[in-house]
Amino acid sequence: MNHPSSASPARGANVSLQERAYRIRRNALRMGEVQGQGYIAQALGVADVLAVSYFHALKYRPNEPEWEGRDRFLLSIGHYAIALYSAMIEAGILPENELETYGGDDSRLPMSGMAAYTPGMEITGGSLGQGLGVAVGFCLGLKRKSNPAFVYNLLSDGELDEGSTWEAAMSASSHKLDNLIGIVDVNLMQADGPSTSISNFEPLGPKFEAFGWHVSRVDGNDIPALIAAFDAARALQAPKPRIIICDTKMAKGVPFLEARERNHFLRVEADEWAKALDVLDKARATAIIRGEP
Ligand SMILES: Cc1ncc(C[n+]2csc(CCOP(=O)(O)OP(=O)(O)O)c2C)c(N)n1
Ligand SMILES: [Mg+2]
Repeated sequence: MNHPSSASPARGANVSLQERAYRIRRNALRMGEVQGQGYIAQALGVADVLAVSYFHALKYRPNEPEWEGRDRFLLSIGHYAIALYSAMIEAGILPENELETYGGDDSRLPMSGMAAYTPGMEITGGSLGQGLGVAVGFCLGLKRKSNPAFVYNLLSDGELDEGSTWEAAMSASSHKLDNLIGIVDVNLMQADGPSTSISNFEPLGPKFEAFGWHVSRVDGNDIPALIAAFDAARALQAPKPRIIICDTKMAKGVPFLEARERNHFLRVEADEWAKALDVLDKARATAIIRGEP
């Protein structure tokens, strides 16, 4: 299938991806502060991946989230919703003033991602292991309609423990789904502790290769490397699904949070939110002074 070249829309076309990632992290911290705790470390860790997804790779119309020509971004890991809301606010799909409703009664931003509540949220995630199978269905449906859009599915390393993910992976290559781009956030953490202590998912790349996928593996906090991986995944002329394995650092960008060992569900003291925002702001100011993008 021929895919049209990517043309990411969103506001402020001249804003660098590094700046997008900074703003995504900032949104996540502001939402985290509303609840005082949450899946903050994941959001900070995956912010660069989301910046490249939403401001380089994906086609969408911020004011028309259900536009038929959009690339679909499926979040199977519902607890990462705070990360996706942060990106969608930056993209103009969600209004910034809803940020302070995060996790509240009647909010459109529940703590676990739900399609019925939130514009731009393609599926209801949360029960891990469902996303890749749903993505296969999306891909088959788009092909049947000759719709050239891509389907992206963001998975986590813990989600790979679910057998249904591997069933879907086999199905995707059986159906030669060249419109499917999986992204795995390998942050080496899960709810019960370090991922590899729970399930030995490595070597991950060769596993997907053996399942018939095109594989790339990058530092998921390296924006140029991510751009190259996303571009290659889209441009590949081969009848197979593609997976981008992203090695990320939990809580990336806020060293005192990076240092916390059990960071699956972070509790952050009231006075630490301002400190965390300050750390981000200072790092950004330093980068600007150095002339970094
Ligand atoms: C089928 C299923 N089993 C268990 C859970 C409970 N659960 C929620 S998040 C999570 C950890 C999953 O690993 P990962 O996403 O890698 O964790 P993180 O990187 O966010 O720390 C688990 C087991 C769930 N949501 N769904
Ligand atoms: Mg993890």
